[in-house]
Amino acid sequence: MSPKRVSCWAALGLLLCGCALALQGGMLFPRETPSRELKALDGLWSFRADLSDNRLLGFEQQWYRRPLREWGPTLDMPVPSSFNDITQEPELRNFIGWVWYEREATLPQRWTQDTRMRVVLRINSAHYYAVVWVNGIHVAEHEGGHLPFEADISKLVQSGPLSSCRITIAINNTLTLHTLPPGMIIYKTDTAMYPNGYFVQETSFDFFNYAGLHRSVVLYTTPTTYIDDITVTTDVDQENGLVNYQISVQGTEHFELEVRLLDEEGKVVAQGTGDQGQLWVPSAHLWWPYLMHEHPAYLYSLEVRMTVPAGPVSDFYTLPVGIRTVAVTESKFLINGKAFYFHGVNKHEDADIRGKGFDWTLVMKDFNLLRWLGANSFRTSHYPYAEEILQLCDRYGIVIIDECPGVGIVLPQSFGNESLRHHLEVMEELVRRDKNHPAVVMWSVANEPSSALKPAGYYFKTLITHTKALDPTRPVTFVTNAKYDADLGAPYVDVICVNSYYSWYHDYGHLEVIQLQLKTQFEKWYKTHQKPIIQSEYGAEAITGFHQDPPLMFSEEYQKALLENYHSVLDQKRKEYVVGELIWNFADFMTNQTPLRVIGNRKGIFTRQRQPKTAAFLLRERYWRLANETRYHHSLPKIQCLGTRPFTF
Ligand code: GCB
Repeated sequence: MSPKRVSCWAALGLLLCGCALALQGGMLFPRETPSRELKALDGLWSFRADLSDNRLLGFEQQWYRRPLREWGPTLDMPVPSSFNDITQEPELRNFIGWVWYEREATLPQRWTQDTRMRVVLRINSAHYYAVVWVNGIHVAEHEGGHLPFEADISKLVQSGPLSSCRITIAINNTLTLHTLPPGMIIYKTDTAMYPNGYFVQETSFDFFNYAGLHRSVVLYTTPTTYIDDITVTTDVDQENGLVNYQISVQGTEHFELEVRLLDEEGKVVAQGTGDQGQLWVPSAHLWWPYLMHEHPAYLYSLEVRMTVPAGPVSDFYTLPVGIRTVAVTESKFLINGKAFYFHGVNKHEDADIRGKGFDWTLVMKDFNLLRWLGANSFRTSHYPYAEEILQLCDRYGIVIIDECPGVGIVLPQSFGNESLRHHLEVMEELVRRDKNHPAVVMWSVANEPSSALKPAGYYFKTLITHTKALDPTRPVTFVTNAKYDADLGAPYVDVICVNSYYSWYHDYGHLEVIQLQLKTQFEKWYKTHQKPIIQSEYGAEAITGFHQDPPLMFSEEYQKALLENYHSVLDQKRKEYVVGELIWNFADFMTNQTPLRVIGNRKGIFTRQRQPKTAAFLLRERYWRLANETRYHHSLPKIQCLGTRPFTF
């Protein structure tokens, strides 16, 4: 075995044992296969907010015991969606506490009668804390609003002559000092100013705390002996690809596994047996970001077939696999050994009416806009996005910095053991869910924590070490706005991701100071840490249609001019050690109400309705120019800046 292969195996070993630290079982994306069926429960659910003073009436009366409508009036609530903006009720928009969702699901007879079938309820995102009952029986509980959880409900649905089941989900959006993101409930006790029992939710992050069932709820089946998890890491040895796999099976000790890797034409290029192994792919097609190769985003399919000895095939699962490597040097970010420059955006899962609810229409519009812009990457600011979005990035060759919901960690109390323990768990859930996506090239464990506070050193050392143990194949970062010489977490990151808002949050209106301040920022950070740097946020608000020349704050001209000043320094420093620039933000988004926000944050280069502001055209020109310049593959035809390119998604 070559040393490279040994290190690859060691990496996979760590990845697997890391994942096994606390979590039980895998979290494979539910797919239909010859052995698995799927039933999405999207659509209208019954809904009721618990408006009682202590918000606990639903638990006291046990609303899960009987249909929700029997306890009082219910609303029809679309899933997936945030509940906040669906009605005209201010009380619901700003509601804090428990809301109840309920849906009756009709099950195919096979599912309820065939005891060799396992029926699983999966909730892809319930923000923030969820308790789940099926037919009045408690089946699951989960903390954290952005990652999936499941319950095996086979016994419940197979125990009687049932053809349907009643699913009840209670969700609480309250954020405390130890949740992720953290928040605080403040009781206002001055009776001269506030009514009795008055409280508000405070947060230190800049987006609206939308809540509800934000992604699909699905029921799916597997055989009772089933493929529980697959972990793939890849490496490259000259022109050959290496695919290391590890498969876990549940339900039996005695099984056989066959693994085949198919290329895009459906031809088998490698195969293996057993629950772990290495596939050797001669003359492999590597997974490249789009704009870096004439055939980007190449995906193989890893077909896994499980049988019990001498029995029929009992379970199938197919996983898309991209063969690629990621590495970081003192001044470069490498994908497949070639320097990669991030020219992209920060996003939010956010839109009119649906809030953070998953919506294919919006998702496709956003991908088309990313492509129009020539953006080659984005950060999932400030929480994990829907898996479907990651799958599209794999297919389209768009690179992702995958961020956990560690945003707004600013008070000392949020650096204690309780917070750290939960943060470690969330990283485990995130790595478990997203480890196999070639598009994910780096983990971000937090955004703008108070990383100059004393406990931050230990906190980030532990968090980053743990994340690296979970996945030694990807670099780890967190996004900072601390001073280069005060940041206690920076020594542990692989890439420095720094946010700055020169001439916006200070030196208002003084565009002329940006270049000096930005140059100093880069030079100080690099001198202190000798690590590649990404300008992970920069931007200015512009209210679409506001024009002012010479530029004034909030006009489209000011936003554009501010970006141009940043670009001029970025153009110097990207020749040295700056490896990326991500604009804040892709689109305007909803925030809490404050005097600093005009119906949300307006730093989008697109409006919330996805119409371009002047700055979008500037960035489009820049990104396509960067794509042409940084393209290493000189035989490619020049990419047109404003022309149409064939859509090869
Ligand atoms: C930041 C935050 C981001 C905010 C942005 C702003 O530094 O990371 O969540 O929305 O600034 O516009 O203030």
